[in-house]
Amino acid sequence: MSPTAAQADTGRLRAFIEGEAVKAGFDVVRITHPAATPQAAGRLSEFLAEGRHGSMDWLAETAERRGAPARLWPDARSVIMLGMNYGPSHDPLSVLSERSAGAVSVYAQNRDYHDVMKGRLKLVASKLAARTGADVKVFVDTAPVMEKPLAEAAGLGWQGKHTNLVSRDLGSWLFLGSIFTTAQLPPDEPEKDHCGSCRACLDVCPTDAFPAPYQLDARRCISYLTIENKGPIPHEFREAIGNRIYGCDDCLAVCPWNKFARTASEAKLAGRDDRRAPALADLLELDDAAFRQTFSGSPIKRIGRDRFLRNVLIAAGNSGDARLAERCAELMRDASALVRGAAIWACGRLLAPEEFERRHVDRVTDPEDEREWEWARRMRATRRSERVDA
Ligand code: B12
Ligand code: SF4
Ligand code: SF4
Repeated sequence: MSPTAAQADTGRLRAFIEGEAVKAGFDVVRITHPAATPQAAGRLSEFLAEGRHGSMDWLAETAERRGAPARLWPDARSVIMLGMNYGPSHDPLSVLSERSAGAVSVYAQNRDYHDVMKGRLKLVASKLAARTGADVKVFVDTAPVMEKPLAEAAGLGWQGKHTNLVSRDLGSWLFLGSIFTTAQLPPDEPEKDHCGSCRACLDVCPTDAFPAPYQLDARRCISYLTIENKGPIPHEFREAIGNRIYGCDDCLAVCPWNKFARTASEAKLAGRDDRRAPALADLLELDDAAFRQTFSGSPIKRIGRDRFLRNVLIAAGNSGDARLAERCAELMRDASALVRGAAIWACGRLLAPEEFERRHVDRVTDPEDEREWEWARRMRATRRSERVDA
């Protein structure tokens, strides 16, 4: 085949992939190759060496393959990176002032994106395989793939100072997925950094989770603390979490590039009204069965009722809403130690001092609960002396 005929053929294949991706509901598609992110492995090692992954041991266990896509599947010649827009229809930060409601991050306000995207990726991949005879594998956070650096290399956007991918056309509300293939496809140009002197995302973070621009300490990130972290939320972050009960969007929401963002066109990813600001009072009532039923198909289901209630109780403690106190007090007797600990903290903030002490006498105790109790007493004493000083 002459070079011109080969180019025309490649152009047609590319147009075919783009067409199939759009038909499957993707908003953007670009191509790179498995060796396009040579800096990622070293940066991942540094992140892990600093312990910034916290309890996400799976990041460390898979580090070798994660840092080098070529190791994941040595036969792969090209990586097709795809993005699906999940832009919100409202200001995601407005819920933060509704203290008796919970703030659910935008990505979790409808169906689990893994489920939505995986089927669509398979659709595009199978069309490509049928047309070229090439082998294909699809990933959406389902294998050790560093999706952000690959997406940057493919030109989908750049990793902003908050470390997430920002697109010039779509802003920061973009889920990423990939198709690895043995087909040799012409790679796109990587995207350049367009953050400039902006640092809005770094300054807004409630828990100071960025040790430096482009670096995140996950252990301090509310997304990690409320989702990945299985144990009690460390005391130092509880107030700063406010009413965020599942993930956090602050660093994404303040990005000026979101002026180009569009509302999600995929109905399964568009925020549900009842998930935007659910009443804490209702969530505090959830038992295991009700939790599973309410959050069936939602990413929230993944963390289970006890971890979710832990988060809701922290938000209740921060709400200043005395109407929640009685239910929080009941939850000090919950079967789950995780729930009991968070309930004690919430009661320490919501109940009057005499009532708080009376409830202590009432309760069945265990050593973990007792530690929470002591902490809540100290917290009350500190807050009282701060008020006196002021
Ligand atoms: C682990 C993980 C988390 C962890 C850790 C996040 C992190 N930044 O590492 C936690 C639980 C905190 C998390 C939170 C969120 N996550 Co998350 N998460 C992942 C996951 C599974 C792996 C990310 C990873 O590899 N981290 C390890 C670090 C070392 O890699 P990195 O973040 O790319 O770090 C780079 C920078 O630090 C950079 N770097 C370091 N030094 C320097 C210096 C300079 C000068 C430069 C330029 C760069 C640079 O190099 C590193 C390598 O590229 C990916 C899915 C996937 N498989 O990729 C989703 C993913 C990143 N998450 C996603 C989302 C949506 C979120 C949340 C917005 C959810 C929410 N609303 O709560 C938050 C955002 C928090 C934030 N600011 O990052 C999306 C992001 C989509 C996008 N547009 O980028 C992904 C891609 C999932 C998906 N398939 O769509 N997440
Ligand atoms: S998601 Fe929230 S807590 Fe995490 S880095 Fe961004 S602003 Fe900070
Ligand atoms: S908020 Fe500013 S610094 Fe942060 S990612 Fe957006 S442009 Fe970059």
